[in-house]
Order: sequence, then structure tokens, then C-alpha cells
Amino acid sequence: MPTIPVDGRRRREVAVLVGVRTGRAPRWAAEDSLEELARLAEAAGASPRVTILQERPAPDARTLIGAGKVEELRNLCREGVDLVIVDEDLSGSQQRNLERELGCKVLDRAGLILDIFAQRAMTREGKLQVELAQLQYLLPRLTRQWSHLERLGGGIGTRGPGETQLESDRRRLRTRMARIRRDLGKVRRHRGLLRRPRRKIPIPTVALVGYTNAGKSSLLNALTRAGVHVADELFSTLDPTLRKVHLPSGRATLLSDTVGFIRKLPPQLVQAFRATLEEVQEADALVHVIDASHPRAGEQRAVVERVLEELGVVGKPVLAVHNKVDRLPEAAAAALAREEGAVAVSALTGRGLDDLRKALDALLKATAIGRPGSRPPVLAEERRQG
Ligand SMILES: Nc1nc2c(ncn2[C@@H]2O[C@H](COP(=O)(O)OP(=O)(O)OP(=O)(O)O)[C@@H](O)[C@H]2O)c(=O)[nH]1
Ligand SMILES: [Mg+2]
Repeated sequence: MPTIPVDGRRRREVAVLVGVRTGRAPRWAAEDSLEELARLAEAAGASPRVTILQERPAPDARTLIGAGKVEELRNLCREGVDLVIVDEDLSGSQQRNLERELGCKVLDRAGLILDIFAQRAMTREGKLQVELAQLQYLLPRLTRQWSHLERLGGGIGTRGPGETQLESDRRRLRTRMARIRRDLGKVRRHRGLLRRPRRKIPIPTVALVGYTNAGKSSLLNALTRAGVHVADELFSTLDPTLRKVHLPSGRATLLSDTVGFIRKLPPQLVQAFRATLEEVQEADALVHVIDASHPRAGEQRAVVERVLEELGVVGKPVLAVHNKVDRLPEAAAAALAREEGAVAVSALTGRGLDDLRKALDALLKATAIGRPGSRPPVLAEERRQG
């Protein structure tokens, strides 16, 4: 594959993708995950060239992959590959060992996702959150610099200069993290102040959630002409957008669009994006957008449900929206539309959008009182009497 100049200045880094299948994990799951890794690599601006799947009973403690694969990769790195991306978590020492033996840059899936987020973050809050997640990711991996710095130093005194350097690096990181947390606190307090008037307005909010690329932003645009950025790429949306939607009953609702989910989402990111995901936590109801045309739609749906649980978002009414049914045979689309508590739509053609509006109406009717995050209904009652 030729290297593609991105903007005339930088050429795309050529990447080799490495999947690891151990134990009884099904082969399709590893292959599917690798396919997704290729899309993530593209989203990060790299150009995936070769994919290698390593199958072994247990991962190698030192390099994760076996000696044979290391050899194969070393040859590829000599032939112009810039970057090796491993689909599993690498420990700091595994990453360091691999980089040393391959002679090229090595990244794991979490590091890659963090890189995409870093490129996409637009708002101050988004940027701070991503930096925090990156530092959290880096902290336990700092040993990488250690060996390097140790070689530079002379080893005088009881502790090697490398260790001293490592400790001071760690301290610097922690100081920076503390600072970011403080800044984030300020940004969020400000946002909280902006949010307060909204809470007083009795408009229920509905959060669009779903796997990345399921069509959440497209759906928001189709329902509201919001003009939100839509792209056939992973993680095109990072920052939340809110738009008002009018429903057939005359009721209005605020629909929010935010970051999509993915399997093996780095825990540092989930942690750092908790605040952005407040829209989801505070919503009265959720619309779970599913790419019905994706071969692993069921698995993606389960991943989203798991991440929601991790975020502590449980017990909210959920409407399942099977999107992209324009890509399905008619019988399959009709079958999805019959699912209880679900609708089948196409954000692209507009099919099913009226059903979606009606279903939203019904969902909100059932949850009209007792909005989480707002005044409890009892208080509202007292106020009316007083
Ligand atoms: N065929 C078809 N394509 C769709 C439909 N809805 C969205 N798409 C396409 O799917 C891709 C992803 O759409 P987005 O709306 O950006 O998806 P998203 O869920 O917001 O993705 P992230 O923000 O990256 O998590 C785009 O290329 C859309 O044009 C649909 O109903 N039918
Ligand atoms: Mg989006």
C-alpha cells in the first residue's frame, strides 16, 4: 500500500496490526476486534498495511506475542513499517521490550484510542479530560524512560540517577494531573452554573447513546437539523450537543449527542469523560442507537449496555433504535420494527422517524414526573400548595 500524504507535509504512518487470541476465545471475536482496530488506526491517521493474528495458549509475559511473531514483525519493521499496534493491553515493560526488539514504535489499543481522542478534543474541557486520561495511562508505563535515562547517568550514590529521574518524572506527572483536576473543576463549576437554569425548565432530556459510528449524530441531525458533524469514522463526536425536538403530542424534549462507546474502552477515558457523560447520567431517558446493518450489532449493543453500567447509568427507560435499516432486506427491517420497546429507522432516508417521535412521546409520558437531578416531585407539590 503506498503511503498517502495527509496534508502535503506529513505522510501517513504505515502500521502493522497485531491481534492475540489466547485460551478459548472464539477466533471470530479476535478477527472482528482486529477489523475494528484497523478503523481505529485510520481514525488516528495511520495507514494499516498488514494484520497478524497470534494464536497461542497463553500470552508471553515478556513480549505478549511469541518469538516467531516477533521475528516476523522485526522483518516488517525493516521493510518500512513505522508502527506496530497491538490489540491488547501491553504493560510498560512489554511495550519497551517490543520496541527494543522490533526497532519501531509500538502502541496498544488503549494508547491508540487515547491518541484519537487527543486529536479530536475541541473544547477546553475535552482537551483537559483527554490529557488527564493520557497521563493516567502513562504513569504506570513511565519505566520506559527509566532504562534510557539510567544509561545516560553515571550511577553515583545509593540510588541510580535513573531511579531518581523516574521518581522526579512521576512527581512531575502527578503535579500536572493535580493541576488538570483543579482546572477541570473550575470549567465544570462554570458549566454547572450554565446548566442550572436549564434544570428549572420542565423539558425532559433524552440522551443518545450507542456504539461509535452507529449514527447518533446523523439521527440528531435528521430529527432537528442540528448540523452536527457526521463522518464515517470512529469517534467523530467527543463533545456533547443539545438540541430541542418537538414531538407529536406537542411535548418538547432536549436531545443530547455525545461520545460513542467501543469495546475495550480504556478505563482512564471512561473515568476522565465521566463529566462529559453527565448528559447521559442526568437524562430522563435514553435512546440507544444501534447500527442494525453491522454484522456484530448484538455484541455492540451488549458493549454499550456494559459501559452504561460502568458509568452507573442504570434503571433509566431506554428506547432501542435500530438505525441504518435502509441497508437491510425488507423482512429483516420489518422484524426489527416489531421488537418490543424498539423502533427501526434510517437517519439517511428518514424511514421510521415518525415512529421514533411517537415512541419518544410515549417513553416520556411514562417518565413525566420525578426527573432525576431536578427537584423531587414532593417538593414541587409542596410549592404548589404553598
Ligand atoms: N446507510 C446509512 N448510513 C447511515 C445512517 N445513519 C448514519 N449513517 C452513516 O454512518 C456513519 C456514522 O454516522 P454518525 O452519525 O457520525 O455516527 P455516530 O454514532 O455519531 O458516530 P461517533 O460520533 O463517531 O460515535 C456516517 O457515515 C453516516 O453517514 C443510516 O440510517 N443509513
Ligand atoms: Mg457522532
